[in-house]
Formats: sequence, structure tokens, C-alpha cells
Amino acid sequence: TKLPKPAPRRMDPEILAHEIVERLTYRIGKNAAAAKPHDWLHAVILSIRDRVIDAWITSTQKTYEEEGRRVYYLSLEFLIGRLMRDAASNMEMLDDMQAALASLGVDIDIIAALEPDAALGNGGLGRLAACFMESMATVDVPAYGYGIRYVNGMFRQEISDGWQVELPENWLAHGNPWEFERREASYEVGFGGLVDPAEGEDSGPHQMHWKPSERVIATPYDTPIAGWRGKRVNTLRLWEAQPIDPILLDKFNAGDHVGALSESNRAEALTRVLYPADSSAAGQELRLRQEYFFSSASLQDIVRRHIQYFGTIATLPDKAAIQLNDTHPAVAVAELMRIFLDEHGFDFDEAWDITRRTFSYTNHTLLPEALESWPVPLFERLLPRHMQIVYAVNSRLLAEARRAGQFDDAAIGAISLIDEGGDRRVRMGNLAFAGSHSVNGVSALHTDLMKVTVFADLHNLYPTRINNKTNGVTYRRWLMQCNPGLTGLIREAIGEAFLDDAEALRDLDAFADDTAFQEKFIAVKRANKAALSDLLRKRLNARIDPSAMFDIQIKRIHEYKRQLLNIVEAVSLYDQIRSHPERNWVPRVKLFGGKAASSYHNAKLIIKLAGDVARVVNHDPAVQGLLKVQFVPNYNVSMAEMMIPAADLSEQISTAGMEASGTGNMKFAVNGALTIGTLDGANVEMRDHVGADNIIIFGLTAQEVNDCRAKGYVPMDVIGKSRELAQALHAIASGVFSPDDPDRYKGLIQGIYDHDWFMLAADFDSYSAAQRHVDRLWTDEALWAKMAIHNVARMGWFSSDRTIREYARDIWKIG
Ligand code: 26R
Repeated sequence: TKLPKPAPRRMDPEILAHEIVERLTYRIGKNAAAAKPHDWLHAVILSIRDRVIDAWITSTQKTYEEEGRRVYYLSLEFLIGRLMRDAASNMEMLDDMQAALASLGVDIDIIAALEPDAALGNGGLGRLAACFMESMATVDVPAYGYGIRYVNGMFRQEISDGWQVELPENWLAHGNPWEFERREASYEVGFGGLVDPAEGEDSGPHQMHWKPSERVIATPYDTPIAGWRGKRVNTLRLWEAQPIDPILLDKFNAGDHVGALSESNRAEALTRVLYPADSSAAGQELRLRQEYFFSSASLQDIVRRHIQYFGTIATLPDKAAIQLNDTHPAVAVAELMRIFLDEHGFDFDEAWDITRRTFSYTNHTLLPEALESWPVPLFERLLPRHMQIVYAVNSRLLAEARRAGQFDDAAIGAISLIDEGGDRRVRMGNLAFAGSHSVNGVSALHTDLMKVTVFADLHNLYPTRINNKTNGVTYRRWLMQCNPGLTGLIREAIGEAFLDDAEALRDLDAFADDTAFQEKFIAVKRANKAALSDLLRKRLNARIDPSAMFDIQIKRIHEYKRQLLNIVEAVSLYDQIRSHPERNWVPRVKLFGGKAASSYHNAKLIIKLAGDVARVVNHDPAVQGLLKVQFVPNYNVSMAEMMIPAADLSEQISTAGMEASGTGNMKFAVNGALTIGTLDGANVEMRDHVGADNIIIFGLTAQEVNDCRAKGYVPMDVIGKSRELAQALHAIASGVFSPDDPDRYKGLIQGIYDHDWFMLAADFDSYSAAQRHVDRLWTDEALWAKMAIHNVARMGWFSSDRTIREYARDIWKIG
């Protein structure tokens, strides 16, 4: 068969302008004179989308013809952000689009800012899924992302009187021009009910018949994801829940107008909101319903597609690799078993073998409170057949472990899919581990720790299963699109190769000492800082001097990420500036951004503290503008795209052993910020790549944290020896920053005095010394620039293209 020829990509701006006006006229129904900025945005997106679709159809056809293995990336979160610039840039029509719009009197930046930020994710895990979708398209991996089309994604954060307030964000309010509803590919998903033995002569040995008591329809919406230079366009398929009967007319006619819609409301509630918690597992029934809903719909889709093309389900693992993004879709392991056993009559061992060869699982956190487990009674009520399957798998798993002969009762208990301590719970991590042929961590350190902590015993039973895939980020969005100034400068210096191969950034090393290049590099950073400063002035009425050092910590607010360490250090610096005004302090702006889970009390208190400290420090004339603190509300992907290119210093200061990888750390470094950080997550590998001289490392190692706790860590001993720390903590606890409510931070600081689980006190002096070292580096502009340029040059390895190639080679076995 002949493939349609891809459309020519380089566009004459005149033709493009014509295309935009055509879409404005015939798709939106307005002429240029009547068009509002939103109409222009819509018309522009439709023009880009049409080019993407040409490449999409070609890619899809190619995938079918090659008959190779496809990747299915199952994720409850996709933190995409805006798509207009991304798609236009990847289709290589951004400059022409800008010119076309200019010729129509439209400013591309103004309409780009109107596109809502698709925030169907919490933080790192969701953003990684979005980077992976783009990289899979770029490196030509045929892939489908599967997830949920939440009506309300991540909440919008407002700061009211210093406190976080959560507001719903309706990203679909103006419609979503990127998506295509595919009603023809809808499926039914069941919940609850009863399980009977299957009837009939030819039923399989383990075949059962599940009769759910409740059913909903899953309808997919497809969004095309274009790779770099439009090489391949893959599909992001997000499910929406719909009722089987939109309205129960008999009830309605009997006068029960509310009851007539109750089933409909219940179905739609399933895909209404993203769980905005990235720390403690939700535990509510609705969350498990979401997990099963999208896992079941995705598997039905995958199986249907496979059978349609290959005629049998038995060859599934040869053609499908299903990657579980954390345990959130882990119930898919039981669901695939159910499909094989109950719908296709397979023998148990054969079904299990096929299942294991199909799935692989990525772990993203070791925090015990974030490991999902479901109470057995809930699991059984909602998914009775899956509960039976979990038990059946578990009895074989434990028998295998016992046969191995090396496990005591405690180890057998840790391997079990059921947690028998207290109320009985289904362990989703163990289910995902047992049901996969590959289990990977997201940085070298994290992977090592997986082997000796949560999965120690499962690792001993299956010693080759755990492997590492260090995270990466897409440099299309996180360098080329968000930092055109730096991208242009790099291109001028080393040519265009780095646009297709991030490792080519290495050629920039030769310019690190080049004074002329350093000056241009500094000028680009300065322009990015001025742009951020303007934005913060417009949005927050903040006055921020672009010549100060921009010291930025942006990420979810969590105690292990230690925003509090940063704030306490700021308080101590404030104290020192006041005590020693004669020293030559370096002007610094400390910017914070991030959302707190709505139920996370201490995280919300930390946001309030940042604001309280800012109010005092920013208005103290004794500080003379040498220190400014600013909390930036509603941190999201778009705000990250403004802040990261403007950063001088990147704060990556988690308690060692607790941040699985981090990905913001990579984005900052490739944009020419220096990192101050602990030896945690991917920071360790970043140091290896950029060189220990070009990164500022402080604090305890993961091993030392462990030893310190084991020996019986007494924070008061440390605090007693550090005057600066003691004073700063005391000032906060005693209400210096909260005169309106002097006890506000008592409990928060008492937690540090009492146990200090996150080792803030233990790392304080080391952190503070590292910050003064940063001050000294800052005074040597050429040295700072040289270090920053080395960072840019040596971060190529952290491209998510590299990460995806490793997944493809080692786990998915493609290419
Ligand atoms: C169960 C539930 C409430 C839940 C727990 C945890 C939901 C979401 C999370 C988010 C976690 C798993 C997460 O985002 N982890 C982050 O993954 C990134 C990508 O691998 C890492 O870079 C980052 O270190 C890690 O915290």
C-alpha cells in the first residue's frame, strides 16, 4: 500500500495566514474584524492541528504496517501544560506562524497565553508522563498514552491572607480544540455484583462469570502528540465516564426529577476530578473506582485492537508492552488475568505467564504513606472477581517463595499481596511487581534503595527484575520552547546538531571560558530575568530587581522537599544581614512556588510562613533590598516555563534518600542555573555529569541519614550547637513573623525540636555554609557563567529521549 505523502512543513507565512483566516471563517464562523483573541487562538490551533493530523494518519498507518510491538503507557496523570507552542514548534511552523499572525495584526504571545494549561496531574509523575509522550513520538516509538479526561484537573491555587485556597479550574470551559471524541470506541466497565462459576461444557478450568451490579460507559478522547520535526505523531487517549442511561425516564415521568439523573451524576462523578494528593494514598472508594475504570477501558481497547489485527489474544506480549506508571493502574494486572481466564478460557499458568510478559512497572516513590494499598473488604465489594484472582495469584506466589527455601515468615509476609498486619489490605506495589517482567526505579540511587527497602524480599525472590531508568525531560519544551534566547545562542555557537541530539550540547564546553560567549550568555539570562520580573510585577505587584541572584525553589510543597529548610536559612540570613550590615552581602531574591495537598496541614503552614517571612524581610529598611522573599501563587507548567529560564540558583534540597529522582533539577541545569542540592535522586547523577566543581552539594548522604536515625538522632543536640539555627527556629516559633498569631508556627517548629524526621537541623549548618559559598561564587561573574555553561553543555544525557531509548531497548524490546 502507498502511504500518503506528508504535507510540506515549511510554510509560506502568507499561505499560513490564509489558512488561519479560512479556519476562522468556516470553523468558528467569524471574520477577522469580529474575531476576539480566543477566536484567533482557536483558529491558530486548528491550523496547526490540521498539519499534525496529516502526520498522525501517516504514523498510525505505518504502525499497522510494521506490525511491531506497541507501547501502552498507562498513567492516572498527564501534566501536559499548553500545547500550541509545543505542536507548532515540533511541526517546525512556529516562526512562520508568528509572522503569519503578525501580518494579521495578532500577537502570538497574547493569544498563546489564553490557552488553558492542561493540568491532569499533580507533579513529577504526571509531568514525566507528558515528557515521555513527546519523546516516544520523537524517537519513533509507536505508543499510546492512556489516562483519564478529568473535567477538573489540578486545582487553581489562590493565596488569601497568606493561606492557600483551592479553587476548581475548568480547563475545558472554552472547549478543547486538540481532542477528538471517539464514541465508536466506547466500552462498558462494571463494578460490584456477584461471581458465579461459568457454565457450559467448554468453559476453562478457572473460568468464572462476573455479573457486575453497576456499569458505566467509557468513551475515549484522542489528542495527537507530535514528536520533534513531526517525525511521528502518537495518540494520548483519555477516558470519560458516561452513564448507560443518561436519564431514567420512568423515574422522571413519576415526578422523581432528581432520582432520574442520579445514575447519570454518579457515572460522571467518576472522571470529574483529579485527586490532588501526591503524598498520602487517597484510600477512598472513588479513587479505586477511577483506577479500575481507566485500567479496564484501556485493556479492553488494547485487547480489541490486538485481536482485530492478529486474530488471537495469545500473542499479546509479542505486540503490546504495557507500562504501569506507578501502582495507580496496577489493578490492570488482575483485569488482564480476568480477561484471559473468564473471557478467553485460558489456563491459569498460561494466563499468568502472558500477563507478566505484557506488563512492566515503574516505581516513583519509597515514601511509605504514598504506597497504595486497599482494604480487602472494599476491594472485594467493588471488584469481587479481581479479589479472587489476587488470592489465586498470591497462593502461587507464596508457594514459589516457600519452595525457594530462603525466606522466613517475615519475608513471606512481606512478599504477600495481602498485608495481614492490622486490617487486611491489598498491596498494589506487590501486585504490580509480581505481575510484571520489569520493575524500574527512576534514578540510580532510588533503584538501589528499592532493592533494600520496600521490595527487598521480592527482589531476593526475583533478583533480575528491578532495573534503573533514570528520568529525563524533553528539551523541546524545556529548552527550545521556553528559552528561545539561550537556544539561539547555543545554535550560533555550536550549530544545530543539538536540536536533534541533546548530547551534542557537549560542544558548548569549549565556550565555557570564552569571555565573549560568557557575556552573551549572561545577557540572555538577564533578559529572561527581566521578563520574569515584569510578569511578577504585573501579576503580584512585586518589585524584583533583575540584577539580584534569582534563587528558586518550585515543586509540590512537602516536608521531605524541605522548603522549610530554605525558609529557615532565609530567616538566618536576614538575621545576619541585620547584625552585620558592613559585610558585602549578595543581593538575592528567593522565589517559591508550589501547591500543597488540600489535607496536608504542615504544607499549608509552610506556604503561610513563606508569606509571613516575606512581609517582614521585604519591608525591613535595614535589609536594603539585599534579600527578598516571594511566594508565587498557582505554580504550574506555564509558570515553570517562565521561572526556570530566569533562575540563577536551583534549590534541590530534599532529605537524602527521599526524592526518587526529581526532574525540575534537570530543567534548571540545562537552562544554565547552578544547583544547590543534596546527594538525592538524580542530583547524584547530575553531579557525575556536570562535574563536582560545577554543582554545590551539601548535607548528609542517604546512607548517613539512615545511620543517623539508627543511632538515635536527637535534633536538640544539633540545635544546641548551632547558634544561627537555634535563633532562626526560635524566632519563627515565638511569633516574630506572625505577631497577629504568635503561636501559629509553634507546632511546626516543635516537630523539629522533637523528632525532625526530615533532618532539617542535621543539614542546616552544611546548607548555610553552602549558601555562603554560593554568595562568593556570585561575586565572580565570569566564574559563575563558566560553571553555568558547563552545566548546559553536560546535561545532554538527561534528555527524555535517552530515557525512552533505554526503556525501548531494555524493557519494551523494540528498535
Ligand atoms: C497514591 C497517591 C495519592 C499518589 C502518591 C504519589 C499519587 C501521586 C503520587 C506522586 C508521586 C508518585 C510522584 O509524583 N513521584 C515523583 O515522580 C517523579 C517522576 O519519576 C520523580 O522525579 C519525583 O522524585 C517523585 O517524587
